[in-house]
Amino acid sequence: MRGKTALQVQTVQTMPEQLDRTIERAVSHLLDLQYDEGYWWGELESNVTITAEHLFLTHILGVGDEVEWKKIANYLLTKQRDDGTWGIWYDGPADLSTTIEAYVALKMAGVSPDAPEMERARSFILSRGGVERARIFTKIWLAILGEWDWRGTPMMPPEIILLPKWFPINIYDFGCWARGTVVPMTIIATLRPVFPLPRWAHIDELFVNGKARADLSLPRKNTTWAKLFSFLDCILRVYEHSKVKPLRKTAMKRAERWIEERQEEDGSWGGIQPPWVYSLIALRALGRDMDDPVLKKGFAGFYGEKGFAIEDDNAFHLQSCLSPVWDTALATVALEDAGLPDDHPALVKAGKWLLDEQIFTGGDWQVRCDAQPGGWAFEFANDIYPDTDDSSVVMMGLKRVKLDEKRKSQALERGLTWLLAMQSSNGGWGAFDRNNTKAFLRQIPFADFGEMIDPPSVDVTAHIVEYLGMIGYKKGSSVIDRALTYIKREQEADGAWFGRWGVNLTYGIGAVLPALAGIGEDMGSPYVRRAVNWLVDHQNEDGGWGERIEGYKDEAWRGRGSSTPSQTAWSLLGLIAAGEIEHPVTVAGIEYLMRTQREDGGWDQPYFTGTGFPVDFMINYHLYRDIFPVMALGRYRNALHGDEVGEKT
Ligand code: R19
Repeated sequence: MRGKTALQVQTVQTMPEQLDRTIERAVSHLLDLQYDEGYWWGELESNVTITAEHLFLTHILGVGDEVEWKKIANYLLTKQRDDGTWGIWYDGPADLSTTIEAYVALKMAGVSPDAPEMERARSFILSRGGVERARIFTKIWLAILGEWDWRGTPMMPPEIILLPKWFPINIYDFGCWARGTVVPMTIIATLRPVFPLPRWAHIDELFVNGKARADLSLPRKNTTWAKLFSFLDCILRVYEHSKVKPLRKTAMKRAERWIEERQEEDGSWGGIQPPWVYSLIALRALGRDMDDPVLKKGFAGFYGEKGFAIEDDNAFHLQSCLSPVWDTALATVALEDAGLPDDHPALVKAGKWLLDEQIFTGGDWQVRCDAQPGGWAFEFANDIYPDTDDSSVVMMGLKRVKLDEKRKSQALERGLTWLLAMQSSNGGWGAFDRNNTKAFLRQIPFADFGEMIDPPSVDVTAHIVEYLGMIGYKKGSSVIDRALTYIKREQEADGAWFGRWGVNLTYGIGAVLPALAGIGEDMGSPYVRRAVNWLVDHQNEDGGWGERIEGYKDEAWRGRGSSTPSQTAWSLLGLIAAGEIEHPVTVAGIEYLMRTQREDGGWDQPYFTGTGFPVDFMINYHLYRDIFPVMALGRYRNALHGDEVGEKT
């Protein structure tokens, strides 16, 4: 067995002192990171397309700023690898679409195509087949910039917005991020706007056979649905030429209004970059300019204290979304696990801030779920899209903070009602919607990137079950039994659970086992032991756990990779919940965290362990490295002292 090595010299008896010291330092480090208003908010790092596209956007809106573009170029160049490419995550493989977008942005910002950085990027792009092999989103951007033929993009008729909610395909069948993207895209794809680049910025050199002879065909998948959608695409191309389109005007108006009605308080759409930029471009294509209040507010939202932009004297980059509610909820739970008293000022401040973030207004989730609002969202301001994952962790945090009892119990009651109503028919929970499961939508020609739907996932379901367990729901209640059936059905052949929003099996197992313990599951039952064995089998020599993102796709990488503090912590959360306090593997994992802590109480972690969409969109949550170890070490110490996990105060 790996992991059972020299690390074992320290006995469980001598450890507590060092454990206390590690926790104390980590707690004080976390407390230092709290904002005055009570929240925690770490950077949500993704990839350079988000920043490159921001440069494109400012060009399209006519507000490009020379200094900002220079800083964007600097940022892009610092993220370029030695071989001239850009990837989607740290240490990950080169990505064609990402490299193309970065190249175009650099060229627009004035970097000479003769610079060695550009030559290296270009040679990679051409070696991979050039622009013709890029994903649809990249082609649409290039079409808007006049560098790709609009005919080489899929048909997206605005009339789909007119399809009623009961129709077998309608916009509410898409996950909220895809819906928020598709609606403005239909306007853009119909108007086919072009905001041309200056001559010197054209990118003819990125076409393998010349721009004029570019292959405009769309990638084809060989499934029945894909063929059906391709056929539909052909019909729509013919329809596009017809003079009479009776519903076109109504549809365009409806789509425009749909967008306007969904702008959030901070100017964003859905609190995420894709719907946001495409909504702005759609409105611009409709002829509005920066004097328009919606456009003005929308663009301004990227900037400022709680904006998405991160800027210093040298560099500028953009986050794809913000995670203050999520970070605050996780930090609160971690500090509670670490033994902070329930009236500690930091917890009370965080608790009050979280209470104020609860959402009492309606949203698109109501199309599939007939309930009163009462959830929490991921960001400062995306009230139309609360999610069940944030809500459950917020409530876990609030539960154990001393606050005005009446207000707190009312908040938790409203939150619970909302959560229970959001349970999908299969027993699990999706993040933003109930029963958003129409898998055939993954086959539409536009869908070559990310995910189109928001079906239940095990990690989200487990977080909710853990909260339900905390407030007294146990096996035997129908909500729990349905969830448990779902969780068991989702267990994979080797005993692991899939991590939809975190990388990957350590995230899944680390969520499920605490949930099972919380609802009174027999942690000795065979299916639980199989998950425990998975963790035991996948520990690294250094006592930690790590999983490369490649494991999502490639069996050979499944559960393997350099150790990281967050993935080690997730594994430990699982082992502790399973009662494996004295297991050498657990002890070695704790040792790993103690040994790798920095002087100042934090941990280092260049690896991306957060997931937006498996492989396609990966996230480095900058606070994961510091929060999850506190949770794991805290729960370990509580277990050593014989406290029940998660049951302090
Ligand atoms: C816990 C809480 N989570 C439930 C919230 C996680 C938020 C993840 C941030 C997602 O950010 C996004 C969202 C969408 C996209 C897209 C995109 C891809 C395909 C289509 Br169609 C539409 C949009 C691209 O980047 C994104 C980033 C963790």
